This record gives sequence, C-alpha cells and structure tokens, in this order.
Amino acid sequence: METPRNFEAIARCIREAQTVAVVSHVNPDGDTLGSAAAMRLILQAMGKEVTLFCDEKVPDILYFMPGHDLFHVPTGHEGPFDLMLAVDVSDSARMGTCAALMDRSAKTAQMDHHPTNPGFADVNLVDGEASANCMIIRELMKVLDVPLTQDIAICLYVGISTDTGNFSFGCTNAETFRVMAELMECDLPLARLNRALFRVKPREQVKLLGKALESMTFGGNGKIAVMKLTLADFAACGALSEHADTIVNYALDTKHTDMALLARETDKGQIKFSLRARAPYTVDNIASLFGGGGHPQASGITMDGTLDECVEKVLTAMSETV
Ligand SMILES: [Mn+2]
Repeated sequence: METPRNFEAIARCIREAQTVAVVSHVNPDGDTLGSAAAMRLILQAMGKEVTLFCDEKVPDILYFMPGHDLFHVPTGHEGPFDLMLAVDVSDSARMGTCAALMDRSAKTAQMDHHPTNPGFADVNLVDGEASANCMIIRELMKVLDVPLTQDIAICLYVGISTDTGNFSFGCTNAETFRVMAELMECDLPLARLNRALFRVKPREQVKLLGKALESMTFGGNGKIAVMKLTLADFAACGALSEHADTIVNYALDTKHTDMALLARETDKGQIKFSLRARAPYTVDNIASLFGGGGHPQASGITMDGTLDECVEKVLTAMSETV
C-alpha cells in the first residue's frame, strides 16, 4: 500500500481524469454519502464529468443534501471511466456490485479513514486518525484549490456530524471543530440540518418507542435493561423493522445500566436482538454464543424460538458477565 495521507497522488489522478465514478459503500451512512456528494461538487467545479454510485438506496433522511437524488445502482453497462474514486470504503467488498466499476475504470483511487483498510486501489489515501472521511475531503480541497461553498459545506457536515455521533464520540477532536468553523463561515444552516438529521423521527418510530419503553424491565442485578417488541406492537404503530433500529439506545441510557438488549419478533418468525454495552462491558462475546456478532459494544443476534424463551437465554448469558 502506498504511503498514507497521499494527497498529491490523489490530486494528480483527479487532475488527469475527465470522467470520474465516485463510489459509496453498501449500507450507506452519512459519511460515505456526504463524501460522494461533496466530491461531485468539487469535481464539477474542476470541470469533470461525475457519476455517483451506491449499491443501495440513499436514506430518505438525507433529502436535504445536494445530490442525494443523483446516486445510481450500477447496471453493469456504465463506463468506461478515467477514474473510479471510492470514498469511506474500508475494503473493496464494501462496494457491493459497484466493485465491478474497478474493471471499467482506467485508474482506481480511494479516500478512507478506517485503519484496517488494505489499500485496494491504485492510489490510496487512508488517514485512520480522521474523525470522518469528510474531514479528509476538506483537506484535499485545499490541495486541489477548490473553494468551499455552502452546498459543499452541507455535504461535509452530513459526514462529519454523523461519524462523530453529533460531535459526541471519542473521535471528535480539535480539528473536527476547526473544519466545522470553516463550514459555519459558509452560512451552514446548522439548526435546520441538525434537526433533520438527529431529532426528527417518523411518527411510527416514536409510537414504537412508546411500546418499547413500556416493556422495559431490568435484569442482572438491575444492570441490564431489557426491551421487547412483538409483531402486534409493530402492527399497532404501523411500524417497520427499521423503525426499531435505534430504540435500544434509550435502554442503555437509563441510569445504572451497563448493558441493554432489545428483542423483537420478525415477520420471518424469528427473534432479532440488538445488544449494547458501555465499556468495559462487551456484548460481541455474548452474540457469538448464539451465532451472532458485531462490535464489542454493539452486536446483534437472530434466533429461532418464542420471544420470552429467547430473551431468557440471552439475558442469562449476559447476567453472567455483568
Ligand atoms: Mn466514515
């Protein structure tokens, strides 16, 4: 892999290219989509032809981001391109079907901030210290001599605010706020964007949260918060499975709670668990006992059985570690 923080090499292959395919990762988040949307504006400012690709649909929540409606799922007939540029993609498999664009591009490059990135492109700019990939893009803009505009600032804000957990995670640093100050100088509509990204929830999700809070009990000497959602709860709220995604955090945020679980019935007749822990406690070890997996403080399991039976098994395993 080439040396990290290789701004000149990336800048050179961008300057040499006329047609550029910009690729986001599967299960797209604000950082990969904000990075791609920002790169579209930056490359267009340089007179390039840009096409945005993502293997999956852009979440509705990003309706306000310039270019959110310009992402394509590849059909296999695009290209050829002078350059494929992957953004926030930790390894080539994370491009999904977009990985095929590598073969239809004369050159490949990537910008990323995952320290585990193997350097899968011809030119790799990987900075594992950056709090978001959008932070690296702000730095590249200076090398490319492209000025910051309000539209680019909105795209960069999406990536930086989401990857730092709205400026609350440990990766948030002084540099994050230095770049934020630059974005604010471009009249970033912070209050409006912050509300759209972090506060507004679909009605179905708020109603489902009510059901989950009502169901909350505590186990493991009171240190484990447990939430359950039945198919009847989902139906009563008109909610979909995706509306349950962040609800478990309310359980973990309850005082004196070290671990939390949300168990929900799925329409496939299985039970899906979201497990959370506060460090030093971990849940990936618990998840792997039941064929699941994930991160130390955030993991998932899918099991066969009834809701109460499955919760009993997982709660017993968690209680032994808390
Ligand atoms: Mn990221």
